[in-house]
Amino acid sequence: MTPANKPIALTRFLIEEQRAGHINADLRLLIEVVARACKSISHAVNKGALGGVLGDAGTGNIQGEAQKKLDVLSNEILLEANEWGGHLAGCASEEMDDFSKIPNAYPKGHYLLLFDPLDGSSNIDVNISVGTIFSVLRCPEGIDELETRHFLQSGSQQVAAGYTVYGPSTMLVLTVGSGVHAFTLDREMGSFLLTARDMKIPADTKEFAINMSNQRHWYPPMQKYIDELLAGKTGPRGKDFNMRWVASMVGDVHRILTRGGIFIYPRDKKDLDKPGKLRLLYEANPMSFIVEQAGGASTTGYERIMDVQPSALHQRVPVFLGSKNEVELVTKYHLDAGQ
Ligand code: P6P
Repeated sequence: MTPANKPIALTRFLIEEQRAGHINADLRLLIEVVARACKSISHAVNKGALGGVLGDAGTGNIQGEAQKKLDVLSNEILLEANEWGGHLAGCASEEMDDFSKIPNAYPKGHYLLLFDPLDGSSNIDVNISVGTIFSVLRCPEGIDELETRHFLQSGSQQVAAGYTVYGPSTMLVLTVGSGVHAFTLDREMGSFLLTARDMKIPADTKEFAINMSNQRHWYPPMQKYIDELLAGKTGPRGKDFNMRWVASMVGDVHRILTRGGIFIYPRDKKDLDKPGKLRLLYEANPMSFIVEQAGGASTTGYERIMDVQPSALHQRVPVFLGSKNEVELVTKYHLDAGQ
């Protein structure tokens, strides 16, 4: 009998979710495989300078970003872990131009896995938290050949989403549509143990997360909203605000999930070709699923992120997510301004 105060392992949690009808055996296997891959990534990340995996890989990705050695390693770990289990039809990654099919040597499954294998990797060389973000979609039934268009499903079609933050502790945060739950890696046992069940984001907050260096490029609704936060008690909001910016989405979102806040990466005039910096399918959508399941909100400034119909694998989107009342206010400013 498990003592009342002993946290249950991820494996048992997933068995109970399956028994409750929230997931099936294939999705349970998928989540366990991703968790196991994240343990391997955590091990590599935590070696730091001793592991010979810091610094640039000398390659670039489709985003036009220089890849870190750990970006490439993390991507390979996730691909290899997921290719043989028979639960996936294919994978898509921030680090790969096109999606990856399951090798013909292995059976195909019913799910699509999309991920940013190491989000915030520019922080690795300065020893700041980074993370893995993942999203799970159903693969359409009865298709002859997997194509990119099969990945282009709105966020509301996700059946699971999560992230693993490699910080002072390694934590896996997961939703399968029945709340948000957090698991802390017990390194001695090598198990993720349930340390927070049904996490909730406070509807109000005094903390915002944004890269202020872009301020001069923002459109008027953003200028208005942030000016009011900075005015604090002296302005219309009547309270002072604090600012945090980790520059790892996983780190900022985990803080918001834990104590509230609003995370913003808006479109701006700095790069008129890009509607924002963050990618819809494997950053904004999974984080939005988690945030909404925790009672928060997530919009593009104009519409619910999980309602956006994707048109490309690596498309970007503006992101406003976190404490519901703040997200709704800044979204109102954008809709009122019509721009
Ligand atoms: P900036 C990391 O590169 C990332 O994609 C997110 O994790 C993070 O929130 C954002 O970009 C940081 O962007 O412009 O502050 O470097």
